[in-house]
Amino acid sequence: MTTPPREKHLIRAYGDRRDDGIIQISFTLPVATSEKAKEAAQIYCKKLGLTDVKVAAAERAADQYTFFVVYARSPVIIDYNEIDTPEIVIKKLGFYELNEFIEQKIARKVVVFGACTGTDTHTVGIDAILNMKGFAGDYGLERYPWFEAYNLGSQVPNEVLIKRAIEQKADAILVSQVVTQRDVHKENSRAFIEQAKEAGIAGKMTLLLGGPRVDHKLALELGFDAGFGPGTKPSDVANFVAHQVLQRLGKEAKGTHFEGEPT
Ligand code: B12
Repeated sequence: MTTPPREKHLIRAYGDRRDDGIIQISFTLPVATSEKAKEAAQIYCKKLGLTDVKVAAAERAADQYTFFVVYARSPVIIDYNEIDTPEIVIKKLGFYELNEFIEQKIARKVVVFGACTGTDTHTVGIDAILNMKGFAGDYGLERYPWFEAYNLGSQVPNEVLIKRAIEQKADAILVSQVVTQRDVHKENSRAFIEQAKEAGIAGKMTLLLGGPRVDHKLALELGFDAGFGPGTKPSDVANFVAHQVLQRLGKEAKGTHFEGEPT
């Protein structure tokens, strides 16, 4: 029996009107700001296959560098139904409900260790998730009475993070990677996973990767249990980790779906 062809869901960018294909892009060219530079930006966009190109902004970024914002029409159409990508599904409980849930179901504190690893000094992201005050009106994990959160800060070597997490019998390790130049974030993350495997914690502790250029798919490819990108709230992480602990304890089936959550 042959399976019927999947129905297509064709989409184009939306600017002024549905399906007009209008997009906004920004980029930098290594030339001084001038009319000639704007013309170069136009030509560049046309070579990308764009039409109706309008240079909305051309600003000096540095000596001999101009930053452009361009509106243009793209001919690209994609089939949304062809896309299959892993997604984190979280049962989101509020702060008080989640603490009560951990108290009742896990009956001990959930221990997490986080750091910005390798040569990366950008701690704002991991602080947003772990520190008491949290991020975007959402308390950080240190504020949860049923979490014990350790934030080791920046430029932490993988082995130190892993060693400290093992010593404290952590449930989860949170690795933050912000700098992505020459894919250094992937290199650092792969090295972390190798060391986690050597230390025997992969598959036993929940290993999370986060940062502005991280998504769930990339994190899975690199060997982590989940990935969290821009805009992540501490409560997303708190809820995710609590369910991971329950699953590792065999108290909840993997992939359990709850009423009202995205499928
Ligand atoms: C602040 C900042 C700095 C500060 C950092 C201070 C500190 N204590 O963190 C200082 C001045 C030290 C700095 C230094 C450098 N920086 Co800087 N910096 C920034 C800046 C302006 C903001 C980053 C930030 O704080 N974002 C806010 C946080 C809240 O967002 P976030 O990190 O994405 O975190 C969220 C999520 O991603 C997620 N998350 C993050 N980590 C984790 C981890 C887990 C486990 C989970 C679950 C979630 C999670 O949750 C957070 C909340 O939603 C960015 C530009 C920008 N506007 O983004 C450049 C930027 C990141 N820096 C950059 C660079 C290049 C540098 C330097 C190399 C510059 C230099 N030549 O010296 C150095 C790096 C030195 C080093 N060894 O790392 C580049 C990186 C480019 C790239 N492609 O990699 C950027 C993008 C600027 C740019 N456009 O060029 N920087």
